[in-house]
Amino acid sequence: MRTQRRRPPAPAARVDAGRVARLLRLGVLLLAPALVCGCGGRRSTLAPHSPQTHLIAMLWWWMLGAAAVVFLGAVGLIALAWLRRRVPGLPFVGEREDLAGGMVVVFGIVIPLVVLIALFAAANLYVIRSSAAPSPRSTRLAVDVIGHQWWWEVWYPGTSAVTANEIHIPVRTRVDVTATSADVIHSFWVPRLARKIDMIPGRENHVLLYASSPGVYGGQCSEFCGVAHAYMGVRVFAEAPASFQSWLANMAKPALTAKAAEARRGERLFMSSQCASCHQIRGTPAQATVGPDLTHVASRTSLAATTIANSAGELAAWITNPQAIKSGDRMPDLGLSQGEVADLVAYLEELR
Ligand code: HEC
Ligand SMILES: [Cu+2]
Repeated sequence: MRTQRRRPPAPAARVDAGRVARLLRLGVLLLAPALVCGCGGRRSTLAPHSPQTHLIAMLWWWMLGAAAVVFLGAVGLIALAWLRRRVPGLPFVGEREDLAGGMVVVFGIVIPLVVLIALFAAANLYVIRSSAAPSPRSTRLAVDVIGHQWWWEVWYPGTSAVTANEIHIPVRTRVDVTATSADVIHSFWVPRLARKIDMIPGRENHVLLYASSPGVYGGQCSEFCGVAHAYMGVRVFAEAPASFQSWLANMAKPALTAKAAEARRGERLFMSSQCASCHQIRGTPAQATVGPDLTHVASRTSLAATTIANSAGELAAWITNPQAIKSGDRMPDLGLSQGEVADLVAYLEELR
């Protein structure tokens, strides 16, 4: 017969208050940026500016609430189990099997079923339906957006306007966005205005874009699409219908001709160098479509899919070495002299 050796009781763990405090501080430190970056600011799903994103945010809060109740319930039951644990020598107070079985049924089957069915119904019957692709007849404006590695091409069907990365729409107007891709799968996402929509090569998807109030709404490609994916931002400008119309009328026009001597040199250089083999400037011999249309590049607020501001200095830095700004990007470093870059910047700055 085996003899069972009694283990000596484990020494009670001493709780080191200082260590706990340090761990807590570390936890807060690690969590704080996630909370601040993920849930606030210009790209937040929780700051909706359209009826459909409002519903999405509400659904999110309801899911958080339901999950919090379930989580706290589970933690409470664990605590209860621990308080009522079997302690040798003491009478066990939890010897009620009928009660235990009932709790398993209620907390393990009934509550999850009710919560999941309610959330499924709210999400599918209500939120997804009301944020779904619009029927073209219910919209007032159509915009075509084409994803590229790593920028957005933007067309306004029925006009000759073409632009990149900055989409203007009239405020309080239902806009039908047709989304597709020129290369890999991207995803068009402007969290405060619309739900996500995948951009798939050879396929056209639709999403309703609507802004309840004027403003600039940030967006981001949300489908990993290669090295510069994180630098594939987009901006939506929702403005009064009159200023939208004048913006669109300007976009539809061909480029202005260069005026200043420096800008004229820049224009000649642009047309005779590799720039013109990748970019289009409407009204000039530059007709290529590898990179963004630059016909009115000076009227944008940002460059390189919102990676940098559109200032003379940033533009010069971009033309000098795009790879230093957006590594892996499809625009090569062309080894231009400082003088050539200055001429090109003078030219592009005139393209309002
Ligand atoms: C091999 C093709 C190629 C060549 C050559 C090229 N570019 Fe580009 N360019 C691109 C691509 C692609 C982008 C988009 C970069 C991004 O945002 O990912 C771009 C972006 C730009 C932008 C920013 C536009 C915007 O709205 O974000 C400017 C300005 C620009 N190029 C100017 C030039 C100039 C000037 C030259 C000649 C010195 C040049 N490019 C040569 C492909 C090219
Ligand atoms: Cu992308």
